Amino acid sequence: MKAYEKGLVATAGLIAHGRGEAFDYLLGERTLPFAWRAERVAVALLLKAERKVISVNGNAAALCAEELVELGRLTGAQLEVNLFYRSEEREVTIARELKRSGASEVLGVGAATSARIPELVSARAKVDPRGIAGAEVVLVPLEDGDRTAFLKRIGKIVLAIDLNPFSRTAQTASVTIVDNIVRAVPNMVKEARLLRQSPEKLDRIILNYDNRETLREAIGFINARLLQIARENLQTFPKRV
Ligand code: PTJ
Repeated sequence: MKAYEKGLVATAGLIAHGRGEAFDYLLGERTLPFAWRAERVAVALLLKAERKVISVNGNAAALCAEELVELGRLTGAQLEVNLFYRSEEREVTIARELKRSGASEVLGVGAATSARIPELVSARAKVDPRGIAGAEVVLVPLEDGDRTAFLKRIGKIVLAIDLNPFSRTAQTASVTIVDNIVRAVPNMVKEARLLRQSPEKLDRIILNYDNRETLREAIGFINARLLQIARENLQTFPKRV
């Protein structure tokens, strides 16, 4: 709520947060093995790429600005503000939050967003030519929509952090991290510290990864958990005869 009052988070961002909490409940509010695997491969891809960007929206900045800055520092990724509800004021507020958290440079603010993701109609199409426009790998935390599909169409590798494995972003990303951003990014920071020391491991981690398997496991987990919750509740509230 504080982040909303400060102007970081859009009104729809509050709803997005609630949606995330519902999925997090189903996931048991912990990092599951399929999420950890995706976090590790996402870090490997960030470390391997020459040009990489962490895309930051209002919710991401509100929830883990410091950790995003640290992940950028460890992997050499740039930070770029990219918003669905874009306004100059929000761009500046989010960039200021990232700088206060240690970022030396923040892309995607004001006139810097002179490039466009072709054919994408929302404000998310506006990108920085020094950042997302030329990046090989883009980390997209906490969004649903069609940007991921359009980024993939122009050859980018997209890493998504999304608690909802059914969202369009989750389903179209190259790597889908089904985990809460507040756990995923600190996990990725730890992993980046380790993997930076072992660059020879990166190719193997990347080659062994299958994102369809991640989505299958995440959806299977939620399905099993819903059945378990239903069974427990039916026992607690038996039918009167
Ligand atoms: O800051 P802006 O202007 O770019 O606006 C951001 C919006 C609200 C547009 C953006 O967050 C969004 O696309 O919201 P959605 O459509 O609700 O999608 C957010 C996705 O993130 C949903 O699939 C949620 O389940 C998921 N989510 C919510 N909270 C978290 C999360 N995923 C990971 N960690 C969370 N804490």
